[in-house]
Amino acid sequence: LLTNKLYNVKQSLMATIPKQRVSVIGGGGNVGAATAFALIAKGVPAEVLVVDVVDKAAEGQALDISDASFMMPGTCRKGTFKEAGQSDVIIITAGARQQPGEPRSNLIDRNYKIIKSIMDSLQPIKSSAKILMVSNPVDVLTDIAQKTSGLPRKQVIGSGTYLDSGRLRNELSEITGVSPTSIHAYMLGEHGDNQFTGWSSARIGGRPLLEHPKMKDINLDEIYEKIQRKAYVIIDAKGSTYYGIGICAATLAEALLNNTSQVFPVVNYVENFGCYMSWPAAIGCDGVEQSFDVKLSKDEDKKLQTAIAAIKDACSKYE
Ligand code: 6V0
Repeated sequence: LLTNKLYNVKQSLMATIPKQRVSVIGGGGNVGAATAFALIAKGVPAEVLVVDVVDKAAEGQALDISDASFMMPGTCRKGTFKEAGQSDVIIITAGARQQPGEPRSNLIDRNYKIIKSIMDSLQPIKSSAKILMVSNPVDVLTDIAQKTSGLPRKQVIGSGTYLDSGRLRNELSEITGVSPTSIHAYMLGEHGDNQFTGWSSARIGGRPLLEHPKMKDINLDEIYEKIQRKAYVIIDAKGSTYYGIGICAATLAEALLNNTSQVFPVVNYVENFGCYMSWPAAIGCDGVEQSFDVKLSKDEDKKLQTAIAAIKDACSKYE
């Protein structure tokens, strides 16, 4: 009886705490809906708003996802751009996606206009809001979102190579037999054709990954190619990729809401490079808390310089 009473007190106290709000702009599409669903399925206790320029698509996804929320702490409904601007976390998944064989960088002209118009529609944006860019090319669009939102750099990030790094960790897990969560290895640079693997900084059980006995005869270039090609393979087979990025975006939103200070390879503004790019950063409720200095080999440093030059060049066309 006492346990029941305590449970009821806890429930009624919880009901008085206002839910944090996460809005998914482009939520009528595949990536947005997968993200909103992942937020609910992960048990994030937030009010999830689905927003889209196609009202009916937002309505349908929100109603469907709300059916999945009945036993979870989160809720889901269709929202407006104005409501989204007042959210704690604004996730942007709106815009054109790659066609089979098309590089992400090709999307920039189409998605630049979409992101600019979304930023206008969101105004006024809550000063403590964090923006999480997912639309591609994510590095350049994060830069554009920061400049047009008026928010400080540390409050605007992009999903970047978090998904690619997850693909890498799954691959390495199959080779080594160790859980992907115990493998610390990153894809870095650009979320696109100029990304590279940070092999020299990769660790497993406190040791350099490349010293693991099962890594001895592995062709590293083949692993890189497989990770690099995976999105193209999925798009070729089913038209688009969304489950993996959905869980990645929801995990990043959770870190922003719950102040977890976890380290992710996300698009953040790296002062030393003078641009936004995918680089390990600790994420908490203020956005980026710390960015890290990653040890690179000479060859990796060359790839880093290529990625920096490509991102800066692309960003300079949209200033
Ligand atoms: P989709 O299924 O076509 O959805 C896009 C949605 O955006 C649609 O519902 C549109 O109605 C909506 N939209 C378009 N313009 C606006 C606007 N002005 N305001 C609000 N909504 C708008 O595409 P999908 O969901 O597959 O992909 C969306 C974006 O995510 C693309 O740019 C992809 O390239 C990108 N991805 C990024 C990944 C990453 O790792 N960062 C991974 C996969 C896809």
